[in-house]
Amino acid sequence: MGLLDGKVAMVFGVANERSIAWGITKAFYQQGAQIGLSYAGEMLERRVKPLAEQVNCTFIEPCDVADDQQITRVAQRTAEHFGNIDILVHAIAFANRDELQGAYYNTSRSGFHLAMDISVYSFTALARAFQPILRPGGALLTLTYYGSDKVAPNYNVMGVAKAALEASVRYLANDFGSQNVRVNAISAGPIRTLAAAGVSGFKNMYQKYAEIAPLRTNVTSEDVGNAAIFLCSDLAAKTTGQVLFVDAGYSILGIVEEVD
Ligand code: NAD
Ligand code: 0WE
Repeated sequence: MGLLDGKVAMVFGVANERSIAWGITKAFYQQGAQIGLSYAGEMLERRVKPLAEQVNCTFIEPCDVADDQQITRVAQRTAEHFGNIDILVHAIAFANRDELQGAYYNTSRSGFHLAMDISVYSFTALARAFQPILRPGGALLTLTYYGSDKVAPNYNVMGVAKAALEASVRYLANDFGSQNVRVNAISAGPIRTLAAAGVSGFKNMYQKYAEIAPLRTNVTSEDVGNAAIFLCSDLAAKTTGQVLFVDAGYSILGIVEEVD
């Protein structure tokens, strides 16, 4: 007996086996959910297809969330394939690499727009496109990071974008409440994914994190998957508009102690 038996979940944002979206997908599958996957574009197809097979997923659709037509199309195709769905996971973010270093004030107008478009607006756009086919009792979920609230070196425009994403979660939760669809976010600690690879200073920050965090460990995509099961299952039936921290306790700290 699984916590997601009989539920259908559409997951956006699998790029490879390290993706947080993949950790969530595996967790959902283990709890009995039927899975649909959407990936950014043709370049990723070769990587995502074999992963889809591992979770008996036969519905995989490309969708560049920068393009309204592709969003409309993936929603139409989902309706044709599944009818209604219960869960939508948004695990997508993008900013220009050169704006994830140095001073925040150097963010360009176009770089600001790009980060907001791909990392924030896309969640709202997907929510609207899938609204007609979301079953009552359903859930929308997105991924955020503590840099939304506190300054994280180099996170820059992504921090501003995540603040807007978290505000979107609250507005969407209010919109969808009358449909009995819940909207939440998970704020994950740093995880070594494609989106974290090559980020300047990530490796050092990642190591320090495990020394400082109350639980003295890093977070994994499996940890995020487990929290996602809770938020998208009936166990969280009365929880909406929230940001749940899966961060080994890091965000409770004010002043960091000398570590032993
Ligand atoms: P990832 O690189 O595996 O996933 C990011 C995904 O965004 C990729 O699948 C990529 O294809 C997709 N994407 C980018 N532009 C897109 C577009 N135009 N259209 C469609 N898809 C697009 O990295 P990840 O770390 O798993 O990131 C997933 C989410 O988790 C992001 O929202 C990220 O901000 C968030 N997050 C990551 C961490 C971390 O440390 N890795 C921590 C907290 C939150
Ligand atoms: O949200 C993220 C990843 C965001 C991200 C990362 C990249 C790197 C490659 C968005 N766009 C891009 N574009 C690229 O070209 N995280 C929470 C992981 C992350 O990214 C950081 C971090 C952490 C943590 C960037 C700078 C500082 C810390």
